[in-house]
Amino acid sequence: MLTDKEQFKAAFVNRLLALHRKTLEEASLGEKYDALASLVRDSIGRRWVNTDYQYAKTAEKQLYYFSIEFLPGRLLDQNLRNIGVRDLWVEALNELGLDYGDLENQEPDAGLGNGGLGRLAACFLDSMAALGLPGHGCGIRYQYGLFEQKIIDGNQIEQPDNWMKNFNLWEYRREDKAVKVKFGGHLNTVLAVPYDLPIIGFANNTVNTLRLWSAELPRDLTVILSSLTPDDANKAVQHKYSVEALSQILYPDDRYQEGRTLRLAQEYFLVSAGVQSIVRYVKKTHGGITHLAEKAAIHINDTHPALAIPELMRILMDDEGLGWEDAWRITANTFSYTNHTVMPEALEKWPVDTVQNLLPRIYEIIHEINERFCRELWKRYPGDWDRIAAMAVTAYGYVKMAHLAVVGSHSVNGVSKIHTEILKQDVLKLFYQHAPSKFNNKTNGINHRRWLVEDNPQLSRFITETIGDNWIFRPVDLGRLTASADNPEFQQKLKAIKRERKIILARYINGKYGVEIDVNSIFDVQIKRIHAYKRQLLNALRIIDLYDRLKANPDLDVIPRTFIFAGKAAPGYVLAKKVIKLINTLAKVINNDAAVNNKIKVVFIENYGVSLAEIIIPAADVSEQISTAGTEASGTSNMKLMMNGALTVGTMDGANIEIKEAVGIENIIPFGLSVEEIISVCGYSGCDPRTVYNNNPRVRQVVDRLVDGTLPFAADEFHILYDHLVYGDGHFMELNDFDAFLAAQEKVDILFRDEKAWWKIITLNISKSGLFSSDYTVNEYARHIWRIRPVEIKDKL
Ligand code: DL6
Repeated sequence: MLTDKEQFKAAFVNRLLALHRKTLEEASLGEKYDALASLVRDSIGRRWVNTDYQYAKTAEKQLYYFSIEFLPGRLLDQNLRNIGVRDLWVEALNELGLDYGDLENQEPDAGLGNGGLGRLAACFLDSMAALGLPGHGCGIRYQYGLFEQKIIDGNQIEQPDNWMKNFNLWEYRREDKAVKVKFGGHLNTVLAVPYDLPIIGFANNTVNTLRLWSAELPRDLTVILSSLTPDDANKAVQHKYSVEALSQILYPDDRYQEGRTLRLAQEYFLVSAGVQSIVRYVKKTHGGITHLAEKAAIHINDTHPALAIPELMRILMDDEGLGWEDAWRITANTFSYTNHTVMPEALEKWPVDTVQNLLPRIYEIIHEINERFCRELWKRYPGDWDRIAAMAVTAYGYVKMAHLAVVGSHSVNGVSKIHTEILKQDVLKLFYQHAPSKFNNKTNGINHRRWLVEDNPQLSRFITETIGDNWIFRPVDLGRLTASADNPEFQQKLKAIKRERKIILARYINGKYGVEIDVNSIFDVQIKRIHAYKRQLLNALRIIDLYDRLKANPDLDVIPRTFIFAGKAAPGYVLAKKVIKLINTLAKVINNDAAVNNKIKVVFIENYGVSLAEIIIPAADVSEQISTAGTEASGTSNMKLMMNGALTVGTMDGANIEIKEAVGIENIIPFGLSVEEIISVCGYSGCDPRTVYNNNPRVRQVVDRLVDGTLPFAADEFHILYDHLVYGDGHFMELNDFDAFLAAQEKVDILFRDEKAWWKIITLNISKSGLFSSDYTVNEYARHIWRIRPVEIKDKL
């Protein structure tokens, strides 16, 4: 490891010569980034091998986190920090006349996920390595990540995210570890080649592995095309394409997958490759497979990897010769499952025909799992056909993936208290009644090293100056900031840091969109996927209302606000795309209206992803967490924004509830109907929105703006939103929560005017945010679900 500045400089210059045959003066920024990243590679090779070796030697149980999505973002800074040389190397680069930030920006964002689910997986990997836990990731090496979002004329346009166009220095192709995945039908046999990425522990010697699988044509099937007839050559080329398609694209929708056979094939590709490689490792390291569940835990991140259950059964029975009972005992003890959504359309189910055609043997096993499970139910609930049909793994022509995951796992968890309760009392109620001890809650967390130390160096330095640096190792120690909450000097410094970050964001926005925003205004931020349930539309209605009021009275006494949105909509999600168009239309109208210009601005920042979040989050004053109660499983941007000193305006949904419990009701702004209120007011089928529309003139005026032509929108542009609000099923309660939302925003203004009160609340929010570090979440998973223990990795063997 290069811990001497001069040695680092010499190594860096040499590496440029070796890699690119260029001097420091000649090399491009991209080439300099390559040299830097490859020096990190040098530093971890030995530790990585040591980690593997010591895991095998201690024979400790290891965890494999199966996820169809991982959203790590850029890795350079995280890796440099975790190996402990970041500040020294940055200084050395400066002395060479280089700006570290410029080099950092050369790295493409690894966007192999849609949003919270994939980002959570990335945070968990980092936390496991930091805690010295033997835990690895298993996913797909998508050639194209989540699409790049461009906004053209206010509309979202999707472009491919070719993030691998340059060589990815973090990955290692492990051809010797390839496995064959067998499908029925035209795909037949596919070669799964792993690419390993190091997951480097913070301030320890652990290097775990994120293994991403790439689909290739098996070598023995690679034919010399010229030796074939043109017809055969055509077929061979087509076959090659359909094999490679398995790891070509990430599906850009976190709701509907049904009917997309390629997606099902991707899911099987991932789990078959992953399970085969675990079985091979366990056999080699522990001399057999009968103790698999004591040596390996496999976690199913949402239902997408649930086919791992029948796949392990297949291997244990067909390849290893075990009987059903033994295979089932091992399987159920190996798997655990996290549910991440209660949205009915996102609960995966696959037509039996599709599964049967693509995966005939796997379907046979699912069928048998179902038969045996239904027999068990019949014994326990004789004659209760309705219950048995509702719980079956295959029913009414579908395979229900959540049922498969619950039946084949020893643990099922939700991701916030309320979400777990909804699973127990509603979505998976019958399963909870049947096997209550399987169910538990593990509230999500975020990696505080990424979401405070790295994204907000200004704030983290200040925290360290105030309470020392122990909080980086033990994030609940942020609680010690509470003592400074009323301290005027502390408050002023905190305010100055927020201002510095707001200036950085304002520059970014100005540079990109030519919009000047007022850094003294409240930066009001809603950043997440665009979804009806997340209610960006409610936020837009509030802006229309405020704009109306300002037009009527330009002297209206409100604190200036900048409304900042970012997020992608699924390409086929028409309503969500219209919401993007509405926000951009409001931006165009309002930002160019001199009458209100100094009071409000609206900005939609395109192409939201991890790196952009790192610029927006530290600058936020207000965190909008406004999903309809009972719809957001947890949310994690709520935690990131809190940690960076933003005040939450939130419904009693997902982890907002735990945030409120942690920080106290007086230090967040809760609003809106609770789950219980929604049920008591509207029953389970939603409220008729016309009741509010007809009886609340302020609501009616705002909603009418969408279609009455007062705002210069193209005719009919927003009818779909109007219809959703007025004639829809009212499921998302935008109109019912409208008044409460406005009242919450008035409270924000009142607090913001009282500087002392504001910075006290912000301090308390930061101080309590350590509770939401994913280090704690992962520790809970490790102790209560996976039953894995830390392994100390020695520097030298
Ligand atoms: O658990 C991570 C993340 C939660 O924070 C979000 O609340 C939840 O919406 C998300 N779930 C998904 C699953 N698919 N859908 N829809 O992304 O998981």
